This record gives sequence, structure tokens and C-alpha cells, in this order.
Amino acid sequence: MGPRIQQLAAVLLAAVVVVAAAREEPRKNYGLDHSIEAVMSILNCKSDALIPSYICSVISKSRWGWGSDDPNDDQTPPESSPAAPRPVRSAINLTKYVDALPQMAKIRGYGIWHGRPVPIQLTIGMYQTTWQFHRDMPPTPVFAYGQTPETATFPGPTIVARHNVPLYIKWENHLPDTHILPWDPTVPTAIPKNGGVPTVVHLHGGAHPPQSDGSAFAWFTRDFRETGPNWTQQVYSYPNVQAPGNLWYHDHALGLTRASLLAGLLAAYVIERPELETPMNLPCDAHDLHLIIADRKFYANGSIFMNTTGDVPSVHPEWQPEYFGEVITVNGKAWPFLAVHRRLYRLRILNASNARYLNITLSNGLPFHVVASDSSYLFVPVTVTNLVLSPAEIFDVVVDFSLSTTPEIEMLNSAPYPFPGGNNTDPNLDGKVMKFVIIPYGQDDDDDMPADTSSVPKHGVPYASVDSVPPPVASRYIVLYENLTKPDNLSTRLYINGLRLEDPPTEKPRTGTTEIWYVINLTGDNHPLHIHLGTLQAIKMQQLVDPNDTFKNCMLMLNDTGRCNLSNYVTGPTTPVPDEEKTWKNVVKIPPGYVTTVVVAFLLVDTNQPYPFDATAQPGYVYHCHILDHEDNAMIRPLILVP
Ligand SMILES: [Cu+2]
Repeated sequence: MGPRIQQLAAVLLAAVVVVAAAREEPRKNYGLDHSIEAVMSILNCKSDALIPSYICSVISKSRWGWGSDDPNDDQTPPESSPAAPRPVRSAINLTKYVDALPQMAKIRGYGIWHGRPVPIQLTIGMYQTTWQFHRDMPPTPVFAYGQTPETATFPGPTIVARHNVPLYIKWENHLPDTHILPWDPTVPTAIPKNGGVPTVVHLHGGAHPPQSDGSAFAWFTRDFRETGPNWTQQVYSYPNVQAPGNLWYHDHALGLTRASLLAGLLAAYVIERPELETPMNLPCDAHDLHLIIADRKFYANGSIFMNTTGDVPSVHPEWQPEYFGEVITVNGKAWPFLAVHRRLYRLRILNASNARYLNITLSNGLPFHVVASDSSYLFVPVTVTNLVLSPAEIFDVVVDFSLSTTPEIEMLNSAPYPFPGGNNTDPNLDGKVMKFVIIPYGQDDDDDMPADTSSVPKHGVPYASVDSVPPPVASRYIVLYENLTKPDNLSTRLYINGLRLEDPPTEKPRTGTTEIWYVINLTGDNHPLHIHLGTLQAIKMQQLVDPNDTFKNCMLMLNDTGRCNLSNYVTGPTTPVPDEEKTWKNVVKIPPGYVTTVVVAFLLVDTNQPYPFDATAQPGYVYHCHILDHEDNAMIRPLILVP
């Protein structure tokens, strides 16, 4: 059988199996899952699919001795591997608020020539180094970005770029031969033939050419010894043509994103546009801070814990559907504190957790004045007392500590995990984030500084509204699914529209246009939808009324919103989109059991101009869930722009 015929046969087999299994067991599709996995293995390893054949050979002979097709063939990982059992640290006795909140080093992403900003090229490396997460824990191995191994930090340095000034970055991989955290060869994974840790950098929220987007298949190992099938260049180009805002950069290698971010490959990136931002009169310099929040769990020796055994190890030896740690780190420190003056501060808050949502409040009720979210300012700043941040979501807020009624203020977190229907946070562990300590008057040389003249602006930017872009030219249905085992409802895989990353692209928007995406969440959890290049904004969230799972079961069988009569079920109440999310976002929260209507703009939203680069080039972009454990397995699809 030729490869194409073989692939077609496999797809047909998959369809038959899906229908049969779903009929047999409509709600808990154990058989369905295993059958799909079997079909996937045919597609992956016995056809001309995009996954290179060497990966298949590695899967069947992985370095940890995993990957046997026989689920009963239980092979314990060797003692020397990261999978070797180690005691997990209890964080109950870890003293909070003893480490000062660090600020990561800032790297200017432009030069100055005759007083004007000009393009430059930076070199930023990925290094294995050590990082101390808490005063009472020893330094521990991490992967970190930095200009040198000595200056690499967790998170990495903040890059401050200038609007309309291109920045070129040579990303260098200096990582060792093996990962410091477990990974799972049974999810689609970049696996070099000659060892090494594959990495590739994605600038989250950036409008840049596809060759610089950090395709999951554009990975490279140390010194570019080995590169993935989509790799084209060592130096990435970031034109910075988009509106000013907060972005971040992080690893994006196929199947390793969850492990490599957990290890530390993440950092902030800011695009500034002084002529627009200076008049806003926001707090600046020492009063303009990044808070990069990420949950972690640790071993007793201080090293980062990551589960080494999957929930369903017969399917995936390591992969679990969500990583949660009870220790909350901010800028790489567990439960840090920050001394603040009685004045305004700008806090750029990023949730860099793998899977944990955050619902943050300040313990004395001080409000957040939200001026921006993700990479865009709001139309009008919004004042709230709590903020829900999905993984990868950013809120840029001003807090007026002069109004504090208490000398100390805790930042608290109450988001259940998984979100929104999971476990409650522990008020003494993941229920706390950090502490602000007010510096009394007369106790700091800041008293000599000029009075605080910064303010919360009355207006944001005129381009933040969905009405400011051209009307949508196309609409799409994007359906989020999860495979669950029987009888325990354990997750083995998540996916979009019944397809994998390696399947041919089905989302091919015209560059320079806007679209409407109806995102239907048939899983039990919220998912942060992230679209590379495009920016998005939810405009409606309406509950599906499907008490007997008639629609869901139909979709599991047919994957067809028309034949499953979607409109008969989109009859529930609507939930308003929070005001602080009404701007051009890079991630939109997609609630379970809802249809979320999202406007997606494939143009520069501040000018309505098309991208000044060829966004239609190969290897294209992707869109995916930003719960990293979902993205890796396999809630991710290609996105190809067309002229
Ligand atoms: Cu997800």
C-alpha cells in the first residue's frame, strides 16, 4: 500500500472506530481513546506523516526504556534518570515573604544613533544554571535565558523593544545533552537523533514573519547541531510594528513546551511607544514592575518536581493533563515580598504557570486599575477588585498603595484548579501569591524624591474595540475535545476539531482580514485559546443547554456542528465578557459547556493595515490551548494565512 492510500485507510479506520466506540460508550470513551491512539500510531509511524520516522523508532526504544506497544510491558525507569523516585518537599513549613521580589535585568532591544532608536541584533542563550527559589532551599538546576551563563535568570531578562524598530535576536541553545525534567516520547515530541534538548523560541503576542514565529517543528539543539524539519534560520526578526504592549518569550519545541517552561525558559518582552504612552502618565522606572507568577512543586533537595508517571501510564508513561504546584513563585521566588511606598505602582502581571489559573485579590481590598491586557491597552481603564488570569494571560494594572489601610497587603489567589470546577486553593499555600509591605514615611531615602505625579489615565487607546476593525469576512467553528478513560474519567489526550497538529491545515484566514470564531468547549475545564500572529477578543459567551449530552455525543461521533444541530443547543444564558478583557488579547478564556464568540484580527489593529511582512510564508503559524500540558498533547492546530 502506498503511503497516501495507507493514510487514507487509517483515517477511514479512525472514523469507523470513532463512530463504533462512541455508539458503544457515548460518555466515557475508553475504547475510543485507545482506538484513536492505535490509529495515531499508524499515522505517525507507518505513513509519510510529518513526524519523522526516527521519532517512531525512538518511541519504541526511548532513552528511559519506555514506549513498548504492550501496556503490560512495564519497564521501570533506570535509577540514574530524572524519573528515579525522589522525596517530594512539603511546602507547609516554607516560610513566606522572606525573599525580596527580584526584578529581572532589562535588555534594551534597540540602539541609539544620533539620538534616534535604531535596529540592533542581540544574542540570547539558553543555559543550564542554578536558581534559588527560596531562602531556605538550596540552589537547584534550571534552564534559563540570558546573555551569558552568569547572567541567565529564572525568568529570563526582560527585553524592552521600541515600536517600529526591528529587533534581531540570535537564540543560542547551550543546554546539555539531557533535559532536567521528564518528558514523554508518546506525545508528539521533538526527539533529536543525536541527543540534546530541542528548543525554539516563540515571542508570545508578537506580529512577526512565520520563519521567526518559533514553529514547534523549527527546533534546534546545542550549537544548531541538529534542527527540526521547519527550521530555517538562526537569527529571528521581530519587526515590532504592532501597538505597544506586554508580550513574553518562551520555549515552543514540539512536545517539550510544558517541561521546558517548567524548567525556566520564559521571560517578558515589552514594546514601547513613547509618543503614545508618555502622555498616559503611568508610573514608570522603579515604580513600573513585572510580576511573573508561576506555580511549582519541589523535591526535598530543592529541585523542580515534575510528575514522572502519567495518569494513564499504559497510554502515556509520563504525561498528565495538568501540572499544579502548591508553591507560588513570583519572578522566580517562592512567595516573595515587595517593599512599596505610599504611591502608585504599575504592575505588569503575567500568569506563566503551565496549567494553573489565578484569581487574584489584594487582602485589604485595594483595587486594580487595569490599563491593558496582553499586548494591548484598554479603550478605557477598568477598576476591579479581582483578576482572573489564565495561563499566559497578562493584566497591566496600577495599584495606589497610598490608599492602603494596612501596613502589609497580601496578594491572594482563589482560583480552583483545574479551573473552574477543580480543587480549592489552600489558604496557606497556593492561596497566597506575595506580600506588599508599605514603607512608612521617613524610613527611606525615597522621601527625598519628587512627589508621585503619575496617574491612572482616563482614556486608553482608540483601537481597542472590536468595532474599530473591518467587519469579519469568514466564520469558523472550533471545537475543543478531551479523551477520557473509563471508568475513572482520566484524561489521555485533548484535541481541536478532531485533528492533530500534523494533519493538513483547515484554518486558512486571509491576511489583512478579521474573522469570527465560534469556540465550542465540550470538555469540563476552561481553556486559554492562543492564536499566533492574530489578536482576538471575546464578544459573547453563551451556555450550551445539553442536559443529556445529546449534542456532545453527536459531536464525538460526527464532529459536525451542522448535522449535530448546534443552534438547537446554544440557548442558555450568556455570561458577560469582563470589561478588563475587552481589548485585543493574545489569549481568551474559553469556559466549559459554552460557545464563545471570538473576533480574530489578522491585521495590525491600531492602524487596520496588513502586516508589512509576508505572513503567508511557510511554515505558517499555529493556534492552541495555552495549558501547556494540553498544547503538548495535542490541543494545537496549524494556522496558515493566505493572500
Ligand atoms: Cu486546554
